[in-house]
Amino acid sequence: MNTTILGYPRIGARRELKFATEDYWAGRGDADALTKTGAELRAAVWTGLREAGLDAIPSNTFSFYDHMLDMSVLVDAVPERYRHLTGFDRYFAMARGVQDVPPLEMTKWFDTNYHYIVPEIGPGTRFRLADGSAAKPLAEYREAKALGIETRPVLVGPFTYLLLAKPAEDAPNGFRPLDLLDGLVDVYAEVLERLAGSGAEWVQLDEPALVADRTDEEIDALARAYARLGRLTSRPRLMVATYFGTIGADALRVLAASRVEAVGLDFVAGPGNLDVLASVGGLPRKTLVAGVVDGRNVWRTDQRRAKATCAALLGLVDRVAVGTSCSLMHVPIDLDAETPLDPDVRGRLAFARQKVGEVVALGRALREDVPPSADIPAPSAGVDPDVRARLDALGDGTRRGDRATRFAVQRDALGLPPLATTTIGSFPQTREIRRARADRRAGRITDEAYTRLMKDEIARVVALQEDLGLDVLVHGEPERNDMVQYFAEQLDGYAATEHGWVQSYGSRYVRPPILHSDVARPRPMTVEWATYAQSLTSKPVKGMLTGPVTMLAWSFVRDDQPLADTARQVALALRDEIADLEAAGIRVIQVDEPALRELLPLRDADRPAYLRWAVGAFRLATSGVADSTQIHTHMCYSEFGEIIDAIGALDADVTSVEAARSHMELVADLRAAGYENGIGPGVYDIHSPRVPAAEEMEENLRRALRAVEPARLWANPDCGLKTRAYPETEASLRNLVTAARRVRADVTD
Ligand code: THG
Ligand code: ZN
Repeated sequence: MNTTILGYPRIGARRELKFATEDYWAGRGDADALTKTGAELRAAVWTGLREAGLDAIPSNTFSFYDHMLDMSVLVDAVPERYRHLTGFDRYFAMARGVQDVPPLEMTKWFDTNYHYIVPEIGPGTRFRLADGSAAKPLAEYREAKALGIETRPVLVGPFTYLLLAKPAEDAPNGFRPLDLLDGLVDVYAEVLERLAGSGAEWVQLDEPALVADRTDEEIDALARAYARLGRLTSRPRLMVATYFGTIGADALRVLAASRVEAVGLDFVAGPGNLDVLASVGGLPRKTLVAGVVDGRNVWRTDQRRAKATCAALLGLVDRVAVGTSCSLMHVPIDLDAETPLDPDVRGRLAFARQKVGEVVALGRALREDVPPSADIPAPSAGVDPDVRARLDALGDGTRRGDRATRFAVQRDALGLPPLATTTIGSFPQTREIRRARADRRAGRITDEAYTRLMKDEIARVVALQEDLGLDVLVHGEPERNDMVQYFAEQLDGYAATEHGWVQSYGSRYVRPPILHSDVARPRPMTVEWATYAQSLTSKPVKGMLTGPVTMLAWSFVRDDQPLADTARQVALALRDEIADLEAAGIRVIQVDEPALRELLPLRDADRPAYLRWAVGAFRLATSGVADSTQIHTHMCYSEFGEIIDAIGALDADVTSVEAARSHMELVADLRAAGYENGIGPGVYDIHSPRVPAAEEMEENLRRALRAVEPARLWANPDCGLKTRAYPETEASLRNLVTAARRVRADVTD
């Protein structure tokens, strides 16, 4: 093994997988058609990698939905409720649910933007190799072999698989999926033996869980698992891949002492790996797969530096192979597909196909001890001296008045009742709205016609909210496709791609914008829409912005300066936008940070510094306003644990959160953590079309009132409404207003 990658995008250069999957779901294509598309996509990847000159090619990195779900199916960790189904029907039911059968949970894959299907493991789970010799990794290995391509099957390792699982609903208290490790390792042993029987030379076991904090007990379990797999007499050589950070020294010691033949370390997200490697005395008699080409970001590799890293490693291990830091599934497929990109930006970029080329070039440079082939153009990110000077001069982002003063001033200025009602920002996106945006992009309608259509929609949405009796209105965001893309398109320093799709979950993909240079705001971005909406009503209209952390979390971000510095530039642009909104008469402004939790570092030790800059950026954006201007924020999850203090530190006047599913407990949790500003616990779940009765929301509000006084409690849904349709939205909001009024009547007399 000289050169390899840990994985490659499976979605197809033209999103073939999405369309084939969705056709299958809609009954437009049958199982054979979907199977055939899968085989074509795999063949294209394998032959492409071979032609690029990569010498160790991964397989089983394809998936019809998710690679963790594939593992659950492989080891037969299939909960009872799906067992009456078979084949694709069972597989997709686990991912998406079917009538009366809820799906498995979905959650974020470490700190990436990919989401995996969470295994449900209970004491009754009996691991076994489902499908025997027809099992997916075996079938894919043989499929590649039939094309004349030797591959290295990739599996999520048993340790990481169980650490990412959750206990089944009926598991007793204290049950941990990791308790079942030995039984699971038996199944891995069988897979390895069968792969060896088919001729596989190498297998890759992914253990990214080793870059997060691990207990001694977990490390013992890890040692047991790899001792057992290492001792197998008939098995392929084993490569254990870690990524997304620096491996723990105790974990690396376990791998060093085991019989695995290769270890993969991430030298992009885990610069500490060099030191850890030195501290454990290297990896004698093993191959180190050096992840020096960034699998998660879109920048070209500094080949001189990467080569120097590999050379330094040669002192600590016997063999070094050049690799990617993680699977390339997190980056778009092919830069050559992008035609309109600014040449200066393009010159700094590499997508998956280009990164494979870098790995191959580095392998050659290392083997032949020649200088690396292509030199990266000087990373001369556009510098905006004005932005830099203003940031240097700006203070610490503290509001003028303290929270009590602001509360009183806003109460008088806005005249809102207790349990004020509002929505999170977006209203349903109708077919007409989507068509108008597409027509404008394609030049089929003029800007004036587009603006007219958007304003008509805004007027409709404002009238609807007046009719419903909501207290703080929104314009509904018909002009926005995606809450990050919309702003990225209007800010200097950002570029958009046309085909740069990356899988987010299942058949849902995103096209993250590329933040390449200093960020600046050439002109107001939302003021026209917000002021138009405000002109139609005497009720306050809320201005709607996306916060700095979310703007970074859902983009590809320059890596030539700390994220914290880039966040401040975005924050400054937002600060200017907020000042313009305020000057135009907008009295309530919401800055959403749904991704604040997402960027939280994997290791405890790194979290305080992250939260400091994340909170600082939010405060920089929002602290320029008068005491009478009310700042809201919104977050779309209820697992606050680690960040609850940070929520308070944001010092928004009102925070809306998902809380319906946790029965409003969050309100008490926030108060217990010292949060004293307004709270809008989502009183109904917008993720389902169900219309909750007024009584149900009333009960939620009363429950919230046990922890917060009426004047600080808000009534709102738990997220934006853009994925919903109008009938259920109207009915639910009508019930919400009814519920708030009933409770209000009780607290005001
Ligand atoms: N915007 C961006 N990133 C995100 C989210 C977002 N990352 C996290 C989370 N939200 C991911 N959720 C989704 C939800 C829906 C879709 C993708 C990610 C989706 N995608 C369309 C599809 O694949 O058909 C394409 C949308 C488009 O045309 O841009 O539906 O909200 N940046
Ligand atoms: Zn939300």
